[in-house]
Amino acid sequence: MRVSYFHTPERVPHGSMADAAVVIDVLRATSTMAWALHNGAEAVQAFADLDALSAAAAAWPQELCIRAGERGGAKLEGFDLGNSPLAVTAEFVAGKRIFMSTTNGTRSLDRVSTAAMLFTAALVNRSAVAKRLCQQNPETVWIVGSGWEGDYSLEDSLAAGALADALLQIGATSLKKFAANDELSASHALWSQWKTNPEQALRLASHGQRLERLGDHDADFACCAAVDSLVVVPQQTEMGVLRAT
Ligand code: 3SL
Repeated sequence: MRVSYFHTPERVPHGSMADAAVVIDVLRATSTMAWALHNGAEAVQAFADLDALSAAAAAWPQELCIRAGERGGAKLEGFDLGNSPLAVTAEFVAGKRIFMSTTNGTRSLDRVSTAAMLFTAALVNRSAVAKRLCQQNPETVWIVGSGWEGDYSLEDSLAAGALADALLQIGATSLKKFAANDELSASHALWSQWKTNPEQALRLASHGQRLERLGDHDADFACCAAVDSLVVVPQQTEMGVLRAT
């Protein structure tokens, strides 16, 4: 297995595709997706475009449909949910499809949606995703961070490093053997720096500071920093549709 990390969807190479892609948006899209699917949502259908989301949601049985929309960290007007992992409770989401669009995370998913295997990961489920990758053993893996509007993000790189660390432990190989670019090796060094206190890194990150400015997100930070709290593996089962696998 050869693993590369790209900080943002813009950094993903054009004209080729890895055998497997893993999209990360720790704060908070892929943390929320993991919790929604863990809590029994039928699926999360991701949209980069809000008009496409509205059309697909309107065509779905309304009693089984939840609209989740976030821009700039805030819930979009007229939507049922924003993007908090705490809001996707079993009572609210079980059996329902979540039609979701976020500032960066759903754009990253869109960028690698043609990969034969596409997963989402966050700190909450990084070991479960690493285990699945080791079972499937694809030759090439691209881990794609979501960043913030085209810029690097500390928290996604941290989680890429956490995933790499779990791959190392489960696959019993060496970073030198599987790191296909320097970004992946650097992300692993970041994880070494913060693995005993990942929440500190999430709060230091510029998007973490944006969420702090927006109001009380203490519970979101604690939830998103809870490493390996879930075993769910969100996987794309049809274009744009993620299910628990
Ligand atoms: O950028 C994104 O996709 C979101 O996850 C951002 S937020 O954490 O919901 O503000």
